[in-house]
Amino acid sequence: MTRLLVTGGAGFIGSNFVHHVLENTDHEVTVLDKLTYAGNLASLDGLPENRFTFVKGDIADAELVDELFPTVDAVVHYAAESHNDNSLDNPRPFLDTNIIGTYTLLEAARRHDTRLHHISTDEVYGDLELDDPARFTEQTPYNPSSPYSSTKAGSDLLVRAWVRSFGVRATISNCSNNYGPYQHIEKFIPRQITNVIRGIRPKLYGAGENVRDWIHADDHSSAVLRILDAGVIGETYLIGADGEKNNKDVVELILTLMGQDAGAYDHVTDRAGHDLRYAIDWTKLRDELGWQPKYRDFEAGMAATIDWYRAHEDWWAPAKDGVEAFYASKGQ
Ligand code: NAD
Ligand code: TDX
Repeated sequence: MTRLLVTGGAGFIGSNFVHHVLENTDHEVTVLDKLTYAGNLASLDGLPENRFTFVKGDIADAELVDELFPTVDAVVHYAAESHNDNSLDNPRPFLDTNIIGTYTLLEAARRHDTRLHHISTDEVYGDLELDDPARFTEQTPYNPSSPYSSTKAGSDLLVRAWVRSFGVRATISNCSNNYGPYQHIEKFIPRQITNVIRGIRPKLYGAGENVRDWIHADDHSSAVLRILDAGVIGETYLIGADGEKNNKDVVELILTLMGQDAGAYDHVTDRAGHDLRYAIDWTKLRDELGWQPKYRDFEAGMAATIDWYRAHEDWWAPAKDGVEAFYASKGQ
């Protein structure tokens, strides 16, 4: 049995990880989450009380973090400001949480010699051309585009420096775009699904040719657990599942699966600095740690995700009007 501290465990990927861990291992989990607009306690409903504890707080609160670290064997660090569009609107919280928050956790890991796994994104590598056959590897140089991805890149570099300079026992993973249950409806896929449920036409940025490399959140969770078990300290692992699709194809699939005309969507103002294409080469994770994704059928995964949003309107409805008002104010 291992005691894990999961930061950002009330968010999309963190809550999927907490469910995955409690269902598939005998580990105990403490979640530390500030419950920003993106955190939702309802995402953690129904967990076994004897193995799960929730602490509301900020990862940048050094005193609180200092109290929690000695109570666990390892920390899995998901907490972040995570939305590119918000980072273009107001970058400051991204610096506070992604940079200062990660720094605060690293200092505690150093003081208490605690094993830490840092969750990051493929966006730190910038983007690829649409017609370039290349994919990101662990050797791709950092070249982030947005305030969000630049603060994630900064946090990764802090982790590397704390490993090298202070011997902190940390690993890093950079994952591609996740989909699945509990994703905030500001993000592309759940925004369009909930638009269709509400009778609003889906909104595609620009021409919709941008490519994202989709992975189910549960596969992300199993990969992180594998790295926690067998990852080599100081190493970075890319996580992906060969899920490249352009945004236009994804919107059309959602509409078709939801019984609508595939063309019933609007083109809206493009995102500033919009990355063209992400693609992950996850050979290292497969060859060195023997990990494989389970969700290989994107259409089936999308159908299950649509069913989840249909069945959980109470989970997302309170945020819907505010999210759409924000996008409308930007012509999106
Ligand atoms: P999310 O926005 O859904 O959740 C973030 C969570 O962190 C929320 O529960 C929020 O309350 C919490 N949080 C924010 N600031 C905090 C703070 N200062 N202290 C404590 N808690 C705080 O994000 P997500 O999509 O689940 O992403 C989780 C992590 O995975 C992030 O580090 C992100 O960079 C990374 N990632 C996301 C994706 C993706 O497709 N969404 C892909 C690769 C990597
Ligand atoms: O309404 C929309 N219409 C649209 O066309 C929205 C919200 C998005 N888009 C486009 C922009 C992107 O090309 O869809 C694509 C996906 O957008 P997001 O869901 O905002 O994700 P992205 O910007 O790719 O970043 C996501 O993956 C990497 C996560 O939000 C990050 O946290 C993660 O690091």
